[in-house]
Amino acid sequence: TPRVFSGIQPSGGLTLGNYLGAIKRFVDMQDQGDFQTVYCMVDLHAITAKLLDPATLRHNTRELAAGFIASGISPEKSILINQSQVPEHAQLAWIFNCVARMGWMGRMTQWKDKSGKNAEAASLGLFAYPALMAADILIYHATHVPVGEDQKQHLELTRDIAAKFNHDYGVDFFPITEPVIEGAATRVMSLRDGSKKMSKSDPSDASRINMTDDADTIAKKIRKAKTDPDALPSEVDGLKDRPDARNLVNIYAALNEQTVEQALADVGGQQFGTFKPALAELAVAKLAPISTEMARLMNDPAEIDRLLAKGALQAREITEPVLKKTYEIVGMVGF
Ligand code: AQP
Repeated sequence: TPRVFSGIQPSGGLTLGNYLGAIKRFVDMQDQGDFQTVYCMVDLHAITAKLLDPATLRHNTRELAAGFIASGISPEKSILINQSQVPEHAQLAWIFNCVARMGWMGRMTQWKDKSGKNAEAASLGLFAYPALMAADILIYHATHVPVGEDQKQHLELTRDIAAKFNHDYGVDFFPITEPVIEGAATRVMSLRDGSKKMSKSDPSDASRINMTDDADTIAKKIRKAKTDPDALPSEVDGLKDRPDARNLVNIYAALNEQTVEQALADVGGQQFGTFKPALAELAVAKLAPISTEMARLMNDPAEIDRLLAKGALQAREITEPVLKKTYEIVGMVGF
């Protein structure tokens, strides 16, 4: 069976962007049954932008695991892991650090955005981030990777790394991975600025919906979301040049599992005074059961740790032989 891999950083709490752009797709691909699915808390990635307080990192990792499970990822149907517990990810990443070129990494927009004006002060890990991501995927020989739009460039780099490894060693070992970017909300934008991605690390909490927000907070954030004075159009074309309106309609459609066209057939013509309360009600109806279940799971962190330990054992049945074979191809003695 073809394999799916994807991950999320426990660098903060989950946002609606992570849920709609990533986790919801993870659940779809798990439930389709066409793939073996591996989903990961990428804790090694989570310390690349800045080192986190250790207790915060541990909390975030367990809460992210709870978020996965509460959203419908089943530790029975999928392999659910924490990256650091499967050491072959980091071991393969070293090989990929030697395959990837400085120039490739320097062109990554995430590197440029996150290192900002002071690249000299950014960590080496932030620069190498995409090589570790390539290792996360390719250590499973995964062929399909569900992600949000912002990760497309990193997946192209993953393909380049696989192709260069195969070419340089004259093998056909690593697959050329396909990104899976689907749904009405592959790029959820900030509620305060429709030209910026909704992000866990945005300093403004009002810019995002957190998966742990309560019903009142969700309603208030949607009520205050930036919009324009016009009514909603009935055609998708009418959302052109209206990024804030477009974002809210995308969120509505994705939560309702509709296309944007279908959503506009329902809500086209509405003023924001009508649409925003309807969106808030829908968001609360979809998210409240997840946050309730997350809180319940977080009451028993030992159970979460047990599930992750089990996931790591399952994962290493796949990753150990792939690493061994890679070392053998590269010429390391003893493999
Ligand atoms: N706004 C978004 N819309 C759609 N998809 C999104 N994803 C993230 N934000 C959006 C998708 O979620 C997955 C995991 O992302 P991540 O946590 O590994 O890293 P990120 O993209 O850097 O997420 P954030 O929230 O922006 O975190 P910070 O603020 O720490 O950088 C990916 O599939 C991503 O596409």
